[in-house]
Amino acid sequence: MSDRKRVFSGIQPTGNTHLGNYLGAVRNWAARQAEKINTFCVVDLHSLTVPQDPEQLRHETRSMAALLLACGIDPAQSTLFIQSHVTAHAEGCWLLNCVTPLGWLQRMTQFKDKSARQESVLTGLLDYPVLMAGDILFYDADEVPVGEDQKQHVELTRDIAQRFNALYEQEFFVIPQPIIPEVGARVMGLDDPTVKMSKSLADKRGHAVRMLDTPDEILYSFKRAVTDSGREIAFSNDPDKAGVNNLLGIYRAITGQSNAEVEADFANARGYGDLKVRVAEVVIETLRPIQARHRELMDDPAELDRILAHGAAQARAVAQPKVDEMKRIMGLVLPGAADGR
Ligand code: ATP
Ligand code: LTN
Repeated sequence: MSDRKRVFSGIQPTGNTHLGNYLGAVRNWAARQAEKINTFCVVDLHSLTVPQDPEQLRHETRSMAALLLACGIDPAQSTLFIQSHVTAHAEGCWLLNCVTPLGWLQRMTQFKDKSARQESVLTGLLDYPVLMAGDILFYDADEVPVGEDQKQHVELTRDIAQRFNALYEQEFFVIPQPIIPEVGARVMGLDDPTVKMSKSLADKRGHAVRMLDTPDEILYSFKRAVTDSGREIAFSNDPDKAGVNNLLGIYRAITGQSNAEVEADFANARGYGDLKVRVAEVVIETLRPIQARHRELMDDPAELDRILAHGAAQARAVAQPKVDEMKRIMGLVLPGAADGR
């Protein structure tokens, strides 16, 4: 048997995918593909936890799949699929709901933040982490590469898995680990370096670098980035320097340099204006080939469909037997099993 670790991660198709999603998550998925057994998912069911326009959701789901491919997810090395194509996710989520205490979900910070911002909160928003737990557990994933903000959800997944294993007295679910990158785990908003760069805020001009932004838009956002009244270009823990820190952090994550190398690169910079333009330039050059490949894939819908159908078949072959086995363990009668087992 292979001792390669199993990796699962997901990304919501809706909203504007941004540099934080890329540096905190997708880039790392692509980089480690060869060492792992990988499954990556466009989690369209998760997007339904807040109201969506149906046509837009359909378009964004395909566009996200194309973007993951453009960022280097290779269907020959990884399973890539759309969550709703594998019905085991919704089915298994119900089963997990029936072992998850309500209080665990009410404590989730993301639920508290998102529900506070909405007038009418859907049941699905509360249940979101259980659907996510299923995504991970139905593939026996050992590792879940995500940005910092998702750590609590992966910890909840561990709690749900342990509870199921304890209730049914067997090591049925693998207990997964969150894998948080050392750099890029928390890219902050350019307009406000005290909040994380976020899809939900990415419509606001100057907040995020969106993956499909034009070079002019990217330059505009960086030029307007909030900094401070000083001049020193160095990493710092001073809250007043959060803006400069964020710009340097982006540059470090993209170039792969150490803090000292990054600071040396800017030793002769003429103030923050120079810093902003040079960070914008490395971002523009990184995104250029990704955007070109994304365009090609969107122009060839048949090829995209073929890749996604293949991915869904691979995913189904893993997740459906796992969910069927869960049903049996929980006491449901499997169709065609005369003795109920
Ligand atoms: P929202 O904040 O609107 O809920 P999001 O920007 O977090 O959405 P997701 O689809 O939820 O987008 O996240 C996809 C992946 O990107 C996750 O692994 C998440 O941890 C990571 N991620 C999101 N924002 C950032 C960020 N600012 N810095 C680093 N990683 C991030
Ligand atoms: N909740 C995650 C997306 C997500 C996910 C997953 C991540 C859904 N299912 C399984 C890792 C593993 C988010 O909003 N970023």
